[in-house]
Amino acid sequence: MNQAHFDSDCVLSADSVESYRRDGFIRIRSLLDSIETQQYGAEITRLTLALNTQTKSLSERTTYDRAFLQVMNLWRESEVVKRFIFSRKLAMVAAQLMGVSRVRIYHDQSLYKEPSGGITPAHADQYYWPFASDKAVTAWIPLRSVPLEMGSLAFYRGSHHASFGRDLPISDESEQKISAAMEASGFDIDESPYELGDVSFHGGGDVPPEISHRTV
Ligand SMILES: O=C(O)CCC(=O)C(=O)O
Repeated sequence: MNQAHFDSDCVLSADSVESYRRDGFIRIRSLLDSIETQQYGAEITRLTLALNTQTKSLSERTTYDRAFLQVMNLWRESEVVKRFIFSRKLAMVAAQLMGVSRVRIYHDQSLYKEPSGGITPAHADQYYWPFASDKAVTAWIPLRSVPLEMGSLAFYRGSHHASFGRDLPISDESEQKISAAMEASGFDIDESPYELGDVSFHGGGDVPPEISHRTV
């Protein structure tokens, strides 16, 4: 598989870095080559469906488990996926956004929405991260285009400066309490469709709780 695009350099503009620090997230359009992303996506889908351990029907699951099928650290299962996850381009973007010279992977996580599955409740990733540092970032890489009606990842712009909700695991409670608090504080929801190749990055320490719409 051609890796050239994934391993090319990527220097962000000062405006991009500034907008990430102001908003707590950034969507970078066409960061990855769409054909290559689709090819890696086929391998990620194959492994996710083979390795996920979910056996319950949607109606028997918790809100968290209705949100997606998930498998962690696929990079350990496949050299192909490892090349994708360790892409120089993704690492360079993450480093520039955080203002550091190099980065390490904490984990990858494949999240697959099922037909009629649940929403991803509002949450802050920081709840799940055992880091002393706030230099952490999630790259959200859709493996297909995500129009609004499918439920793309959305963010409360600028809410990384608010501390509310960082003690809440993903649940009905986080959805209800974080959404209410964000609305009461006047944070705008930023939602936008993704094309194949678009990637968003959201912060981990000083981080915006993100929401996702119900899948249809
Ligand atoms: O894709 C999703 O539904 C949720 C993703 C997410 O929570 C994250 O990237 O932090």
